[in-house]
Amino acid sequence: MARYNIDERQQAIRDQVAEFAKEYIEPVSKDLDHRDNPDRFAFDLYRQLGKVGFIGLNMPPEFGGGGKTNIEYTTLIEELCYHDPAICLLNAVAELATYPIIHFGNDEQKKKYLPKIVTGETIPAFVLTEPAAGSDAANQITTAKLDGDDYVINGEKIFIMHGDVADLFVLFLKIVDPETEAAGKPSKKVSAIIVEARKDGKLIDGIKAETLQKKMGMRAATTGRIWFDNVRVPKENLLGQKGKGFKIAMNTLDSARIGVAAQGLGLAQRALDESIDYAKKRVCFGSPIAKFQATQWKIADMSTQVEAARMLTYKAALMHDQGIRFSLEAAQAKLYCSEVSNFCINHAMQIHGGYGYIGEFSLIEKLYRDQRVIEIYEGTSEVQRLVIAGTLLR
Ligand code: COS
Repeated sequence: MARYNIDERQQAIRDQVAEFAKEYIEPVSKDLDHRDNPDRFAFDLYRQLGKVGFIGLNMPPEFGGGGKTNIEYTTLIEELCYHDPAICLLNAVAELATYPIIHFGNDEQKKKYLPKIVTGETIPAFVLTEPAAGSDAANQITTAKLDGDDYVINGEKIFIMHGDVADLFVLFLKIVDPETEAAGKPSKKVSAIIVEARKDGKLIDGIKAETLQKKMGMRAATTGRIWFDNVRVPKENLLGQKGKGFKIAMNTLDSARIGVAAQGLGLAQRALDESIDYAKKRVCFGSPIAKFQATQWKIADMSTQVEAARMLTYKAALMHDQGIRFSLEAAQAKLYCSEVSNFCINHAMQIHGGYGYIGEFSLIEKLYRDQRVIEIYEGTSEVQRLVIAGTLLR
């Protein structure tokens, strides 16, 4: 069934992604899942996403971006995720990591970094999470200390999407101030610094990165662990104001959560479509299982929730385009869509039975694995509930 658009420009994006998927995703999707191999980053597809203008879709045209609306970008993510959640994630992570530069960087930083991010040449990463700073994002242990004209960075980061392969980090940490240091305390305030992590493809001195292995799903978009050992970065790489990094991170996550909602939506829609298709074909007790009420009720509940998820997602994206604060709506959309994607893929598995559980027969096994992290990254469901209740009760 055709999808409902709240803006007529969405259809062109849906059509473009369908074409892209046919040519570039479908032939390699299964292979890039690396089910039986070590996780590896899908470099070729990443560059292709840049080449066709998907990475820069809503980025500023003066730096090579497409200048499209957030509604259109959200549609891109919904549709990419429909075709392959892991490939979609390649695009979504580029947006997450670039948003702070677009919205908080100075002109020089934008000129220097954005054009090559947009084309897919430079791979950026949003480097926030630490072993003890996941949901508690302000609890940063990584530090930067001014030494002459450089910051010297020490610390460790984990669960960083594309952190193992990225060329550029938007790194969150605490700057050690001479005054607070004298009192034996690092600053309580988080800051953000841009780190050019690679030179000629090799990590610069003091940075070590590895790919985390045996990830449950989303295996073509890798996740890394990064160590910083006296890494020197010029002081002009400070992003935004010193001590304002937490707001930069929260602001970025507000926007990214609409994208994660769109991921949940795309995956849920695919689970529904695969289920409808299968239910019409699969014969049991002498008739297609689509004839049974047990199947019909599942399909009815899935489709109703998918449509509600779509409305929440595009309401948040529209508010973003209208310049209205959307932290609450992004959290509601992310929470609801991620849980709907769980509901739908679980029902899809039940409808497909053994043909869903075994990966060689259908897409359901892959989608089931890809889905779970949507409820975890960029703020768990519990964090979204905190944000929602906190906003309403403040
Ligand atoms: N946009 C801008 N500023 C924000 C903000 C937002 N969405 N949310 C909070 N802030 C600001 C607040 O205004 C406040 O500023 P002041 O100190 O000037 O008053 C400051 O940030 C702290 O706000 P608050 O006290 O509400 O933050 P908390 O420490 O209570 O935040 C949660 C707690 C759990 C909501 C937050 O840490 C969070 O979202 N954690 C999840 C992080 C995450 O998604 N991690 C996933 C990995 S990243 S891929």
